[in-house]
Amino acid sequence: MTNFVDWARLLVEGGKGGNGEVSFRREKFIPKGGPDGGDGGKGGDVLLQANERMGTLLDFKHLRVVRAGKGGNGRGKRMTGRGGRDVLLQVPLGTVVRDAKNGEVIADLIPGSGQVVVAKGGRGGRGNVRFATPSQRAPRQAEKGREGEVKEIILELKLIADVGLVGRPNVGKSTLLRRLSAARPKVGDYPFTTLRPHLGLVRLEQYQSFVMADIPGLVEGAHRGKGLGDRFLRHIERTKVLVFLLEAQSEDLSADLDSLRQELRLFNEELSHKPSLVAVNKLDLVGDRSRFPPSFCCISALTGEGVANLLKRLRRMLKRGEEIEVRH
Ligand SMILES: Nc1nc2c(ncn2[C@@H]2O[C@H](COP(=O)(O)OP(=O)(O)OP(=O)(O)O)[C@@H](O)[C@H]2O)c(=O)[nH]1
Ligand SMILES: [Mg+2]
Repeated sequence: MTNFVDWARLLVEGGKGGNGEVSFRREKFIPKGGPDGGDGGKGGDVLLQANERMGTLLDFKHLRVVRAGKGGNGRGKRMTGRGGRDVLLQVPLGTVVRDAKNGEVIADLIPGSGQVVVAKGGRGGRGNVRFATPSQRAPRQAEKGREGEVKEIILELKLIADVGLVGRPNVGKSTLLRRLSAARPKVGDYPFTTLRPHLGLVRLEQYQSFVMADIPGLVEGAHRGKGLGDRFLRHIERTKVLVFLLEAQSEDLSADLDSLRQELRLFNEELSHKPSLVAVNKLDLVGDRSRFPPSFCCISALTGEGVANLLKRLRRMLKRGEEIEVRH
């Protein structure tokens, strides 16, 4: 099958803070030295960082608990305890982190988000030095370290791409991605060849490129779990433009398009409002080309016919998107 994992649940625990120390100075000639117990060290944090070379959450499939290190206890001579060891976990770029308790988003690891603390270590306890007052010069009091934060989190991968390919199984989505990029998703003459999303970098001109996502085929009823279901649709939620890919031999193109749009709407209303264009593939298989509406982009992913035109239109749409972003 596939080793693509885009969902994981994990318990993260910040380290406990070290205890504060109760200690008194002991020097020759000073029989009764003052307090000198140091503070406990801070417990370690659990942090996450996006790694663009990772494409799946597979590493987290069997990982249940991640614990950061305990802080060291304070010691005499005002020595502060060691800080607990941090644990830095690498996750794929585009991972959304939620609190399992309430579903709240803790972090979204997009480019530039750096390291994010998901479970803070506990503070170290104060040593007895800190409790000395003019009236209490020899305090026998110190604090215990605080517990670290404990949280159950959900990691959900939402790939980052500019353009998403949407279509029924076997219409040629993967063939198109292979033609346009160096990505190598499997192509086969049967439905559900693609079992996981694939990303490809599409080069336009020098210094211009965009990322295209190919996802498994969508069938009517996908929102009810039919076929591979609609769970892969979340990987095109972040895209700027969608390409609805249809098949030229189809009897009813507009019904095909409606059913794709309907599945998108049922998954996420917002997705159905995204800028999109319609491409009709396998043009090489039909004789009469006059029946296709002029707004549809007619292509053959196999022979390459019409593909340059599709790219031109995509480029224009992506540029327009940028202008809108600047204006906001
Ligand atoms: N004649 C012709 N065949 C094509 C064209 N594009 C794709 N095919 C064929 O159609 C079949 C399906 O292609 P895929 O690229 O695997 O289709 P897909 O949409 O990715 O399918 P799923 O991954 O199952 O959703 C393969 O046999 C391809 O060779 C085309 O433009 N013309
Ligand atoms: Mg495919």
